[in-house]
Amino acid sequence: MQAKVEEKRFPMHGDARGQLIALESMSDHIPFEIRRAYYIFDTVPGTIRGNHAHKELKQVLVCLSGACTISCELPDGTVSEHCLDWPDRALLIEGLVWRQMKYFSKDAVLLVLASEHYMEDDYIRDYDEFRKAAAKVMSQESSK
Ligand code: T46
Repeated sequence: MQAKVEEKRFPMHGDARGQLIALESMSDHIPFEIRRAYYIFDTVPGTIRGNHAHKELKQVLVCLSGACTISCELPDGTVSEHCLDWPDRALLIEGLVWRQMKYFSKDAVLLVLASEHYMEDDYIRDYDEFRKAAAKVMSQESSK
């Protein structure tokens, strides 16, 4: 699977009462079947979470309350930072992407929708191992 990081904007169904966002599997906004959801909250100030990549997992991240920043490194070494600070701002991450979650505000609630059940085997938690896997992906892509 090609590694990918893409910012998404969810459509808001706002009216005089406030806002509502609806998400469906296999849509433009969630391009996979949702098999798992988890959320991260009550994060200790200054914490950096993540520091891993996934081999196959697809995820969409959205901060339902507060804010945090997601840093992503693609196999070609490109690093991008994405501030999620409103419930309509989301980030799609697919495949081999080294990610960190940081700069959590005190009230941050980070919801993650995932394409697979929890599988520790899908994680690469060692950065050198990630770079080796990334180099392999890059050489496969250049020989196509
Ligand atoms: C990711 C980022 C964005 C489970 O038992 N089930 C689960 O579904 C998850 C996600 C975690 N866990 C356990 C495994 C660990 O003992 O919860 C503990 C904390 O997990 P971890 O250190 O991997 O959490 P983060 O915040 O570093 O990373 C998480 C996800 O694991 C990861 O897939 O992409 O959020």
